[in-house]
Amino acid sequence: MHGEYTLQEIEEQPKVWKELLDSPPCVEEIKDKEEVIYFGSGTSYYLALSLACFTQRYTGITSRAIPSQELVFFPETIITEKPTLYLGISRSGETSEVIMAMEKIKNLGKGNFLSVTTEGKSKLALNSERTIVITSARENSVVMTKSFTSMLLGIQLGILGAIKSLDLEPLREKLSNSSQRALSIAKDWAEETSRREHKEIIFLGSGPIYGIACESALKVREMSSSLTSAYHTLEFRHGPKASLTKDSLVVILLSDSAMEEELKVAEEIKNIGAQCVVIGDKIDSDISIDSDLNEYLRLILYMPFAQYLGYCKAIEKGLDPDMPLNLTQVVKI
Ligand code: F1P
Repeated sequence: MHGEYTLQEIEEQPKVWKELLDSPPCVEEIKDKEEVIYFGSGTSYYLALSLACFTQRYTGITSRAIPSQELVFFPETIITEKPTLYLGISRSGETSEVIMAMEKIKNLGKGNFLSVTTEGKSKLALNSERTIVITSARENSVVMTKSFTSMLLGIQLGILGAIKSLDLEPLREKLSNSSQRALSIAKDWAEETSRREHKEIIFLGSGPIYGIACESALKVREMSSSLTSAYHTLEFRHGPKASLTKDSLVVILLSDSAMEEELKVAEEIKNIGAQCVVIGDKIDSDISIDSDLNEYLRLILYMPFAQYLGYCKAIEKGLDPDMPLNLTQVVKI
């Protein structure tokens, strides 16, 4: 049956998240740093985008997300003399650009060189000063689902554990209470939504949620070969809105900080006649996750919506989300 690995790996997420919440990693190396640089490729770069926002918000340390290739070919535009935590993100730990980037920063940068992966014996792991390995997030599917959310949650918990500025108990309880519900709401929505044809599917997100919007667009594109894109929510007004028709679907992943303005964007999209769904938390948006977690701590709960949508659309189109067209599990150059 098509997509059995992908479906299984989407549905295993609450279990892996609970394991991480019960015994979180720790990123002690964040202490005494003046900069943090996360780097990865594809899905792992989008993970870096959300982590960088989260890290600066909770630690006050300047944090950036860099596509691995930029560190390989333009290191002088990124690496500084400051004591920096470099953290490479890679499910496989074998992506060529990530390994090349780690080699480059170890020669040119100052600080600590960590990585997070599901493969503890990978080249990236062997090339890092220390590696956080989340083996229960290993996947058979080419597309990353539980590996994305688990590496994201794992590093979030690792940072929070190191700075000790947040009591993790309420987070543990709220995530455990809302994980399964988020998946079932997402699955019902995706099964319904995938019955319609869409000429384009657009995900909008602000702040830490922009990385989630980018990953959501990539998931649906990879699994179902649909035309998708992602923008910062208010950026959508500055041009991309021009392509909207009644066959466009726009999914707005609501933040807390920009919510009022984001809801206005939603109204404008609906007034144009395009389909628009607002996914929020504890408010009367179209879909409410009701985690009672803030915009930084509920990030992983947004992912099942696009994961299931990509899966359902792929099955509708007779495609196999486990083996997307034109893709391989690891990209080597
Ligand atoms: C990440 C990646 C994904 C892509 C596909 C192949 O590799 O390139 O971005 O969607 O799943 O793998 P990795 O460096 O995280 O292993």
